[in-house]
Amino acid sequence: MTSAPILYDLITKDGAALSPWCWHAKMALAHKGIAAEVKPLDFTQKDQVIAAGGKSFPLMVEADGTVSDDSKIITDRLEEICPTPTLFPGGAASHAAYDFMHRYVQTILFPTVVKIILKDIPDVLDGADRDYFIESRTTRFGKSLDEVCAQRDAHRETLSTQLDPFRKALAKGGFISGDTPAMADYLLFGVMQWARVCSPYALISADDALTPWMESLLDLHGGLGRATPAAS
Ligand SMILES: N[C@@H](CCC(=O)N[C@@H](CS)C(=O)NCC(=O)O)C(=O)O
Repeated sequence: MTSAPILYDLITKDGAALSPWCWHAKMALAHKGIAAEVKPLDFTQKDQVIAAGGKSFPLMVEADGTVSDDSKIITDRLEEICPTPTLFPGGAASHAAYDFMHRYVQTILFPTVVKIILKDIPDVLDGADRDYFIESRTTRFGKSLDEVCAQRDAHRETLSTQLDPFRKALAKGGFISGDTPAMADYLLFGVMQWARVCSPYALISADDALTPWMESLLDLHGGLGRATPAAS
């Protein structure tokens, strides 16, 4: 890759990257050693970027104008233009496993985590962004953010069961992707980092088998994840 791509990234009032899918893309870029020019955006600044060709965030624009407007498209594009180090150790089988896991994370884990942390997200936004977020999500879910999260303790239990395949995968040692962390790890990390940055409510307990894995992912790539503080 000749010059750095631009990555549009959604941020909190304190400038912290918050979107699970933006974290997914940021970890993929860091894995490749590509220093993207990150352009932080408030939710309410995004319309101008969408008008320029994207549909949601993360949004990556390369020097030649190529636009990738989805975390999975960005991942595949990065693998195409910069094949090493690979995001899919094991080749096609690993990519197929990632495809499946992406669906699992988007359709099973993400909706459960929404029901746990959604009501806390306005606290990390302010002004017009906060108003936009509350209004858009109230419309999307057809109820208030407090109502979406009314059973959050029960949903935390559900999440714990939904995370069992990951605990079992980690029981053999190493990472979800195998001996070294890669895309399957970054997928789960994106969702857990979103919760860490947006909500003081702990998704998992300190003695959860996933905690050491999360700590090591926070330290990865020069502590990229840990550099963004947890919500308090
Ligand atoms: N499928 C997309 C999902 C991206 C997505 O939903 N991004 C959200 C942030 S988490 C967004 O752009 N939201 C804009 C808004 O809410 O106005 C991906 O994986 O990139």
